[in-house]
Amino acid sequence: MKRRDFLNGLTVGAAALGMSAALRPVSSFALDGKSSPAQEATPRILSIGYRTIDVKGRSARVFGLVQPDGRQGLALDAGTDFDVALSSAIDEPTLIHWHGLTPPWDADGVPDNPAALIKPSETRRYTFPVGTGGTHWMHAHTLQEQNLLAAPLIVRTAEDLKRDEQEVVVLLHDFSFLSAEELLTKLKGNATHGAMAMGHGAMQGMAGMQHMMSGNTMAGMAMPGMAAMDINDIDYDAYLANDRTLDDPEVVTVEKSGRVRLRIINGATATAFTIDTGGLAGELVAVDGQGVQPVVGTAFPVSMGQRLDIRLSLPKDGGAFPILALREGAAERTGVILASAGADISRIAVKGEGKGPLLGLDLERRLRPVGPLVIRAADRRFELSLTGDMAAYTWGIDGADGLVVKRGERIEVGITNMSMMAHPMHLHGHHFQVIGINGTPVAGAVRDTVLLPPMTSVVLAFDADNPGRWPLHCHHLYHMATGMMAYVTYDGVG
Ligand SMILES: [Cu+2]
Repeated sequence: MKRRDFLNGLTVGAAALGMSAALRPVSSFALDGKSSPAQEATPRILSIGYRTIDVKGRSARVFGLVQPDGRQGLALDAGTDFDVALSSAIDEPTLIHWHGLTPPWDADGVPDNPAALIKPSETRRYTFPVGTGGTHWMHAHTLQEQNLLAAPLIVRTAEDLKRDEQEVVVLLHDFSFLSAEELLTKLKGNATHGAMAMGHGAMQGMAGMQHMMSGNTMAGMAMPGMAAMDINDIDYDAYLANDRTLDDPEVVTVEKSGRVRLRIINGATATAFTIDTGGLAGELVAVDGQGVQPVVGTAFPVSMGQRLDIRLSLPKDGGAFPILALREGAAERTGVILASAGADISRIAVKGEGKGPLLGLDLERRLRPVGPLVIRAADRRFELSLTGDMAAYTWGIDGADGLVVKRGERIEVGITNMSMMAHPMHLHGHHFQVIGINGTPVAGAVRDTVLLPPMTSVVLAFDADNPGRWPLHCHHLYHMATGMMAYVTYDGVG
């Protein structure tokens, strides 16, 4: 098939499906601005390519999502159009998901749901409203995410731009010299990886459940007849903050007495972190790009897919201030250093003395949104349970059949994690509010990814206002790839 035919085919296909005009295939020609009136506006150019980064003294070829000036990712203004020409310069098909935005379904970026993969050398244009401000990100919804096909997607409000505040974006990642395919093969091959000699299926008995419900964290425990909860599936070669390890961290120059807004993105595929602001008290002001009533602290959990906006005030004498990301349940850490001019910067070991905290729901329970959903009775409620079989390394979502909604409805989804691993659950295309945690109603945060530690439950509420067939999945890449994926389908779609 000739290229033009392919493009026409895609256009016809889109029209036949009743899809929006958000996703317009264009040739590279059209990018010169000499095309149809609909394409008069100049899109931002974003290229998917290869980069070489240095990890622990070895060079590694990874993916990148770069603007023509070499910057990774995008920074956009709230209330404008997301107008991006995405070009692929890699030699394999791919597609990018705009995590945190609420585009029309055909622009969402999950392969064949409904848009096809972008072929090598193809350019595809996306136009839809950016929406409100927030710290978001973009990533391949494929195993390519492991190899750093991920970048920040920052949406700034007019207030953000007016504020006397330095923005510091930190993209966290977990890095392996092995490919994602090799990592997955190892996971599936290691039926009894780690200290465990029994599958998750065997752990789902009532004894384990009651034990968990009694509040015991189970960390590292091995009770007779049941196994301990499992924290990390993969021991990575390195943990990165903006592509770098603590051996050679990014040092961000800050001003004495200055104010900083950290925009932390956990782009790791299978690693949760706790952000440790050290000697500076942080003020958490947004989660997943959605404002929350400020929460002051120095330790803030962030699971895969989640984002944190943390404000800091630097002391008048300045100094060097490491902002660390502590790997959950392990000694490794990564991070960046904020330093005023001339400050002494001491080297920080990649391994800390203690293990990073286990992520729970204590902070989640305290979050109060700046913009909650309108209070309204649910039109539909679904109950899902998250299941896993570590022996076979398969994961699932029970109750996912029949997740059908109608436009205009208020939807509630109760999710219970019946497995012994934590799962950050992400819904595409919508922002939901957390309205229940472990059986207790809360007026919780509005966000797009919520963590379910083992044997916990949450209730999410959202308004069905964006027709499509929307993934609801675990943001642990290997859990998603082995079955922890469901779809919320609008009646009459798909
Ligand atoms: Cu998971």
